[in-house]
Amino acid sequence: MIRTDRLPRPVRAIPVASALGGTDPGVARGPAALLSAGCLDACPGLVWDVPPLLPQAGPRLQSLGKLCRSLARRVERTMTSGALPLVIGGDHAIAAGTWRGVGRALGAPPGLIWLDAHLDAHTPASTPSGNPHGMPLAALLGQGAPELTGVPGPALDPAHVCVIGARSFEASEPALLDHLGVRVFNMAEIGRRGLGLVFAEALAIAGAGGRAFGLSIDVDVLNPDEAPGVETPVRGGLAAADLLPLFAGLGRLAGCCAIELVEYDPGRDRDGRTAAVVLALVRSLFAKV
Ligand SMILES: [Mn+2]
Repeated sequence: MIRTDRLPRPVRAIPVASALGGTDPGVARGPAALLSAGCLDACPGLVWDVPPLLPQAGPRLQSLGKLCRSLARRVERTMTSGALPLVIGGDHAIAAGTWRGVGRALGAPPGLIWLDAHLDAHTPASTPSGNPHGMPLAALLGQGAPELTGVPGPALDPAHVCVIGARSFEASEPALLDHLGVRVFNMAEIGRRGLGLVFAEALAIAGAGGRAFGLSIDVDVLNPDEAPGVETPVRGGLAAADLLPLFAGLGRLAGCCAIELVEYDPGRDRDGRTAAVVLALVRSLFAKV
């Protein structure tokens, strides 16, 4: 018998070297740093798109809107070619492009699991910082800045979106998500019920009725002791050891349509430990189980 570890479909990394959404330019170097840390070995057969997508100069939200449109096109083309997009940021604002492109390729919005220390559900009217990387989930749900909500593609269906790991947010954000009907599993609930149960429930929400689902993974969802290399660390996050077994083989499932990995900042890493844990996540997602 011949054993093969071949992936059921090609996986194509789409690097997005953008720090437009935050204040630290370091996250723009995330994709290149993960490539040199061995990302290609973490997912055998991974194809790395070149050149990376780069933002153009201009007013911030306008530049970001353009970048998101390019990214959405790239994601759509990747899926149409039969490959799974692995979008590598860059800060989380690019999600406003990724999941519109996924929706276009599918012809319907995907279910989505958003792993994040934050809720990313601000609008330009509610944000205290003004940073667009706090806005992409709201934008994907059709709320907020027209530069981001206007990226062509279907808005997400809040009934099939959930957030895991939230522990730092302003009151307007859970209010908006609650109003729309997005299920938020915050750290208090995860502590009470356990990550395994919560993750299974999240998969059931995002993939209900066989719908295609994706993962948007903000590295700051992890505990900063394990993953200090992020722009906005928040104490009390997920332990990689708890998350890794739940991720095992998800990227091989037919229902999984795209994966996004954002906010890795090599300039804030310590001894390469964040890069190592990010690559462990990638390895697990595409592991044969
Ligand atoms: Mn985020």
